[in-house]
Amino acid sequence: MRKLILMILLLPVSDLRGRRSVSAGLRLLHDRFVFYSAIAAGFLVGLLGASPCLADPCEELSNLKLENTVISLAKTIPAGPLEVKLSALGVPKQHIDLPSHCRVAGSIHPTSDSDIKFEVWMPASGWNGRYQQLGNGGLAGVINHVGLASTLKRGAAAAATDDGHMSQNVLEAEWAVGHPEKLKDYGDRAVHLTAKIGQALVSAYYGRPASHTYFIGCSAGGRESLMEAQRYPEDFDGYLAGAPADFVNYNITYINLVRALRTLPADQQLGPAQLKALSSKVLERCDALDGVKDGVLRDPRECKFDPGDMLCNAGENRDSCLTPAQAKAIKQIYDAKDAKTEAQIANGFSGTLGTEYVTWPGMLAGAESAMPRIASLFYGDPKLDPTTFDLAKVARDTAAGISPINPDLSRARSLGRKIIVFHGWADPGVSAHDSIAYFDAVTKRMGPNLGGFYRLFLVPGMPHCMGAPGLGANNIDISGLFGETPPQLADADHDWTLALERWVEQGKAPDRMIATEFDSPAAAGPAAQMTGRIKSMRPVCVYPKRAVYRGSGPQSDAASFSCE
Ligand SMILES: [Ca+2]
Repeated sequence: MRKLILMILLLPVSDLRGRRSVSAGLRLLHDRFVFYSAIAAGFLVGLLGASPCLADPCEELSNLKLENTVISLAKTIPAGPLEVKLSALGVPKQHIDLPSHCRVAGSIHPTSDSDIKFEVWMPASGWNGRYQQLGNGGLAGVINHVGLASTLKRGAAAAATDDGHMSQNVLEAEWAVGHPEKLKDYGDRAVHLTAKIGQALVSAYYGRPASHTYFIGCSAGGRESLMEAQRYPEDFDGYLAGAPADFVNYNITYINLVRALRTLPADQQLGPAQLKALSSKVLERCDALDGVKDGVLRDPRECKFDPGDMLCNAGENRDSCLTPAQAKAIKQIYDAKDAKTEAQIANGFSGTLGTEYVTWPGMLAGAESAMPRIASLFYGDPKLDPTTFDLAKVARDTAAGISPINPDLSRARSLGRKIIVFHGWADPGVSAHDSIAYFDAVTKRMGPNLGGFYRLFLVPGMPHCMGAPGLGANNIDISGLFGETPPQLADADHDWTLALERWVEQGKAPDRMIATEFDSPAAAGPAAQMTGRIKSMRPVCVYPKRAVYRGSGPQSDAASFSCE
């Protein structure tokens, strides 16, 4: 607009280039200046309303009185590219083209030790009426600008919080040591208060509340989503909880993992060759049990596999078999049974059966570094060695504030809320069995008919939150969380966010989702995961149903499968 006004004011000057006298020229300049100034003033008044001094409605938000809240920025950002860099999340720098929007940033201080930073981005025009709040990753400590940008581009008002602390790395936990209030902020307070403040800002900016409200998250964000559904179901209409991290089980599962790995002599550490041999043996035994020999187990619980069956014969190359110590350690990782008492101490990683060669390298490499994190979070001292603790007692009290384990969802049900939980069977970070255990606990508490408001989906071959190459049709995107969805998959059958919106807004509950496999090389990594030619599609059925091959038709076609 500034450029336009400057053009209008300059027009008379360019008209002076002629053969008129200087005085006549100056008079003309004066007359035209007055004339065009009047036009420009009228133009401005027309743009801004009755008074040229009226403030920007976005900037006005900084005057809003919000409990314990300081607004540090409230500004209309013109359309254009935004440079986003989320090094704490491992997201490389990228430019995202954004529409004009009102950007609000601030912090909430419910206690003297709290500093909950949040941002709310609202489309300046074309708002679709939705408010979508985004979950965090790891232990939070960063505001997800990529998610805010892609949610904004979908036309929704977007909000996110850092959960009450800033970190250089989302897997760092030292912020929690000696700060019980910050742990509570991380537990549920930051998300809940951001929901209240964010929705108040949306109402003030648009002059009406959002017509539909959502919480969208995976991993830590899945945990946040379930916490909200359990504790503050008045906050959102719909809850997407991907791979919700139950910290009690996560904690014990990883302690068990480290205990198992520490039994291995230095020359018997599990390398890529053994993991490949392990996966091959599992698939040889169990791949066809689901009727489709595709390198993926439809339901790993169907596979009875004992790594003790792979023991090396005398003189055999150790790359293709296991030593007794390796077989024992692997069994402990799958089953999470106490080595001495055989008691089940966690849910274990048997869901990863057949995918070990893809999913375990990262899991094994990150196991030891999880110990100081767990020690910081649960015991307030990163130097403690949690593997020495009694796992039957470990962390249950201290984790209560940050684990989404309350099976009572009755308030969410009575409010008409909709909850989608999904979990990749091949998740090597948060066990898929945790989500099954929670489903069973809710069923026990509330009865068997949960599908009217709460649905679980288990995705074969999917690692943590998203797909990976080489493990079949395992991509189902989460619009607005990690970036933009490929347009051909941006519908309620292929995208969790859109499925939840359809359920909330049109009452159509998802019976099955369609997962997609791309023809992308394994080396391309997760960033290139959703690109390339579509190789296959497969239904993912609402739990406890599973995809069954009809016996005819291409196995790359979702229509060749039914949910039974
Ligand atoms: Ca199979």
